[in-house]
Amino acid sequence: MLSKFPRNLLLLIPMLSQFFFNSFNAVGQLAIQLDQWEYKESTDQIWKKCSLPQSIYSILMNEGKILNPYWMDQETKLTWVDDKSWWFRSTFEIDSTWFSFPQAELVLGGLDGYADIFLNQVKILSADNSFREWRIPCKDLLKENGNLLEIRFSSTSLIAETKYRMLPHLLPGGERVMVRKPQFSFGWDFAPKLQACAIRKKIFLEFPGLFEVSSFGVFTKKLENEVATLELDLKTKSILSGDGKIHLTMDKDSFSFDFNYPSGLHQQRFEFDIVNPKLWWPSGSGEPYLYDAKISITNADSLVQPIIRTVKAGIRTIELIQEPDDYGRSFYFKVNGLPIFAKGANYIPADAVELYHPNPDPWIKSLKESHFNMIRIWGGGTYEQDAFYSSCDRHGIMVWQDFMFACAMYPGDPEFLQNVAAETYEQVTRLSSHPCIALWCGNNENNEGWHRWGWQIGMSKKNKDRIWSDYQKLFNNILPELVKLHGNYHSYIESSPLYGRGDPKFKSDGDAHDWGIWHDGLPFEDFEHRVPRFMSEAGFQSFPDLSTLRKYLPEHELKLESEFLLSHQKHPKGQQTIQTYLARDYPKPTDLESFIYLSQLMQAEGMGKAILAHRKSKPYCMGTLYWQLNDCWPGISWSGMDYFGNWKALHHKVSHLFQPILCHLTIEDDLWKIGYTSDLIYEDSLFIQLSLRDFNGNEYFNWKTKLLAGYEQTQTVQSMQMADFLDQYRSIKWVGVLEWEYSGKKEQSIFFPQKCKDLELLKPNFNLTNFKKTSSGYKFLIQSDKFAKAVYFREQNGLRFFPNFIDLAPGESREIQIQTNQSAIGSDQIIVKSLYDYQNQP
Ligand code: BMA
Repeated sequence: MLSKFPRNLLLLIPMLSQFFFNSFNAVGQLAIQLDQWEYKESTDQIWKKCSLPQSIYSILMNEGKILNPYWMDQETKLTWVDDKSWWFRSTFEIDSTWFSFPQAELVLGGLDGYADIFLNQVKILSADNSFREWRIPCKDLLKENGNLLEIRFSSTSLIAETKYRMLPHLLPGGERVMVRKPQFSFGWDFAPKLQACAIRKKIFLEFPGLFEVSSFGVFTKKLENEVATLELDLKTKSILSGDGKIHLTMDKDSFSFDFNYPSGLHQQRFEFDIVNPKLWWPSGSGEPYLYDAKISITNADSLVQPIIRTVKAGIRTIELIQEPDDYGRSFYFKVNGLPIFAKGANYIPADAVELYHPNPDPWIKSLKESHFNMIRIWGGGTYEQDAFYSSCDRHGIMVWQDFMFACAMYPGDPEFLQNVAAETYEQVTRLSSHPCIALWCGNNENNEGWHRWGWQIGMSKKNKDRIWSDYQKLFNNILPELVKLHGNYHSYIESSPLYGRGDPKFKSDGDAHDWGIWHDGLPFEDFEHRVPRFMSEAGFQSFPDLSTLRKYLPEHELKLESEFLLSHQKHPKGQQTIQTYLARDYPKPTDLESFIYLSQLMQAEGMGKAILAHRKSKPYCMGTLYWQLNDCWPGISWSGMDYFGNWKALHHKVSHLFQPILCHLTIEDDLWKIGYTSDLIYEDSLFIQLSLRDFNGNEYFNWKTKLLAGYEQTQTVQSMQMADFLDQYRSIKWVGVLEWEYSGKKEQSIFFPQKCKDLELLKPNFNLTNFKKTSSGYKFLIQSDKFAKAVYFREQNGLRFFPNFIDLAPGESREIQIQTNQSAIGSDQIIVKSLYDYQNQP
């Protein structure tokens, strides 16, 4: 059937590829990358050179036209950037040989904004969705010389406003819901408002043959009795119908399939088995094994050379188990048949201007080292770039992927739904070959908002019914249907959380966002009796490191009263909330530096209570994802790492609390219970010791034991009546030290009996010794002569310390790693502080 195809032209392909520097796209199709670009404001006469991909803010900043949007309160002075229309153009030539190809397509992805696209003066597209990619057939419009591609963006706010005005009714969330752009760019309680346009991906001209593979993945249908039933999912695009042969290899196993395809787009799945497969496991539960999967498609009639594509494929099943049980409704992930406790955090875009993390791999590896096994990509941001998911595959980090809808109700007209369906098809197809994808979630808090945030007040019944029915169409019909058709047997939930904190069921049914602490002002201790089945969000704010603020504020503004500093706090009651909580339990900060230290310590200790309570309650509770992992600018927020990736005290605490075996002491009046929670998938020998000492280190009580810790469980090891002991030593202010050892690792948690503001700490003297060079910097030992709380090594001159914010027992030696490029480090360069210093400030 394909014999009409000009074979001699295909023979040219390998030859052509030698002549064109950019001749292949990411999947190996022949392509030319367009990389000569100019830009201008629409009414300007002069075009200026720019490089892409990047956002208009970065371009203007590089040109010296604007200051960095994060500097002082620059963001507020940059609304004009979005009020204007920005035009981009590229002129390019095409060698005549390309015209022998049957087709040419312009591939436009990452157009963040609303733009009209013209090729040689002909309008070929109105792009209206930042999350989509367009392929526009354009062979007839191309010429050898002087091709002109123009991308003309309109003002996002103007588009949003105009579209919103045309709605028959108002929608909660306001104008931003009308535009398919990362929703947080319209301003969020952790983010600046920077919504102007960007081109986020390279733009290509592609030259497909008569037959192309548009995507392929290897999906896991089931795992049973050491046999994996897998499916090769193949999407093809062909001008004519035909048949061919697929040869698939998975490492050393190989499989063949005959297939036929109609003209146009086509999806087919081919089932095959692998006996005794090597499985992909989340970090902490096993190796995230990845097969090298390779397909080679041959067709005697049409293909002179086989089409070869490769992916890394993981064999695993991940199911979300939501079943009624004695308490309510479960919410846990079963991976390869094994229930897994999810440990991680919520991810937001890495940058408010450029969105994506510039170098995700080492960063995701560091999450694995913090004992993470899951992140949630939150629905108010963006779908991440491919490299991000590949790193998650490699490091065993499961991804809970929200669709990009957050805290609002969205339109339901056919045009909007069609646009969203196309976006969903593309994203589900793109991401399904990544074994890390664990769950698709329709939206962030839309259901919760609709039912409990007063959005319905004042609405007519007709409008309410209409908005709710539009919600149903999108989140209970279109999205799950597409996940079912194109996903890798993924679970789907309509919204997160299942119940908000206003409904008592939030503790017993499904996943929870518990904002009782922070938004409602409840004390941190309440986390201990507000344990849900799965905590998908809970958080508390703190200030970022001083070195981070210093990059965006002049020295004289580095003070607490600075309005410029506070313009980096986006939550309307944020500063007041931090202060109210600090006043309850912590010494009064006297300056910015002490505020940073104390706010970080409070965030770490408060959230530490939550995480400990969640892990102790396994298997009732089966996951905890703190809000929020990272920052998109140098702001004051709930993040565990600041904009530059500096770990706050919280993330140090979390990586301690997430370790595979966590021992705990629960005090119920005079009854003390010592226990452990293990996430290991095997039994391990465990040594536990509890000692009670005074602030100088004199020991009054000691209990220890050795045991075999059961896998995947929480156990109380010892219950002790302590009334007599406490009575006998009533005059002593004791400190509890819980130590444990397993798999060659020594861990400890130190318990101070009073609130930080009341602790009568003694002045610690530190001794820093044994400086040694390591592959990533240095390491040294620290000792203290007294109990020292929250010992902090100040991050300065690029030095980063792991761990930091540690508690030290007298006489104990702790090894600290320094990450740095500096060639020589001495103890004189290290500034050490502890809570004692902040209690005794002038
Ligand atoms: C959560 C998130 C965000 C918000 C955060 C803090 O519910 O989903 O919308 O930034 O609360 O308020």
